[in-house]
Amino acid sequence: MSKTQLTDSQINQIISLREEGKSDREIGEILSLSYRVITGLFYRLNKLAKSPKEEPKYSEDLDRASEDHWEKRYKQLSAKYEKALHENSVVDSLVSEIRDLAPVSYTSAPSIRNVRKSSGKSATQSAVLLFSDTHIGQVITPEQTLDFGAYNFQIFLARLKYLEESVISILENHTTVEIDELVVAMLGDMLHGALSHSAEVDQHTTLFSQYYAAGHAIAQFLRVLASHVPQIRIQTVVGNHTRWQSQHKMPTTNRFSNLDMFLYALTEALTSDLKNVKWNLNTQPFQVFEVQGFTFRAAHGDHLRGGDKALGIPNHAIAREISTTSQLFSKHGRQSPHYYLVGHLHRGIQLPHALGEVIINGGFPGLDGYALAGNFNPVDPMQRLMFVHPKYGRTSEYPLTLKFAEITENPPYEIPKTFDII
Ligand SMILES: [Mn+2]
Repeated sequence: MSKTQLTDSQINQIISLREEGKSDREIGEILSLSYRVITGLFYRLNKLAKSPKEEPKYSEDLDRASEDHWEKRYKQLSAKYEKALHENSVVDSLVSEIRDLAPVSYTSAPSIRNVRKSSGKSATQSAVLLFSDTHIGQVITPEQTLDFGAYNFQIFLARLKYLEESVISILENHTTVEIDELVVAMLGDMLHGALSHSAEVDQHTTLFSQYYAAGHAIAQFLRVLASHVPQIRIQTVVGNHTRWQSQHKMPTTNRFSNLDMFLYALTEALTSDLKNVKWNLNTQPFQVFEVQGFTFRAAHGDHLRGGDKALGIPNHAIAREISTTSQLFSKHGRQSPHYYLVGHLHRGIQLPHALGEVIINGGFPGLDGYALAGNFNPVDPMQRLMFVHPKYGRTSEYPLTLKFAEITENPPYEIPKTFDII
């Protein structure tokens, strides 16, 4: 059987088809050649490609030195080279096109200069303190909270002093802008009241003692703050814990007639000699007021119910509130609230909306039996201070964690001893 002589283009075709994964038989069929020719070609090529381990024989050297061998080898490599060249030229042209589209170069960033002079005349801002859920009169014992919780009147006093010192420290040591007023949003549940979450009454302190001690403590707290700021404006709403014991649910009319309101009136009287403290007691269920031209709406927050309570956030109720409030205000041509201030939930939450934020305050007591039983995530006691700029709205914001407050031997405020409180 004489050997079939393959042309250069046949060899190239055979190699290409093999690279595509075709078998000898398939290649033979495509090129109308016997598969034996294909097998034979690859046998020879493989034999040539393998480097011999033994010293080559003279006859093999002679064979390799023949023009025939080098010609085949050249064709083989040439075909591979052409293929690689084609693939690379496509990549090259794509890369050069991308280069053309990219900017020629970026200049390096200039070194940071003073963005704003700290000494210049900048707009004055207002400070807003969210002050709520002090639950004066509540007693939480480690024995009933897996050793995690503790709260009583002495702890309240220590935390109130800590809050007072934190506010003053921030106003005087951390603030370079002028603060023209401090707005104190008292969001309710200042007293623990007489509500009971248990079947048996767990009230430790009479309502009168709660009211009396709270009035004296908070009045002193405000008096100290008043000596550090040009003006204090107080906006109030009442809590749900402080409703009358006859009220199974929070009333939707006369909501203001509540123990918290009695406390506010007492504290107003105890600070009435201070000309720079202004109270705004009224009968509205929510308070709408302005700070630096922004509209605030303060509520206790017990009306935000329902939802899955994931992370303790009543998302559904908050979304409904923003929707209906915006509709109501815009329908009457009034500015819809930019900032919704809420207490009640005892956890700091900030949620953005189209005009501003929903800002939810923390509480004073920390973990209690109610939070433990309800699987509320155990956040630290906290109250919130923030600043409001006439153009930018809410700027800086400080969640003031109260757990670092230490109980001192002498109470930080003077409370008349006549009516005992734990
Ligand atoms: Mn509440």
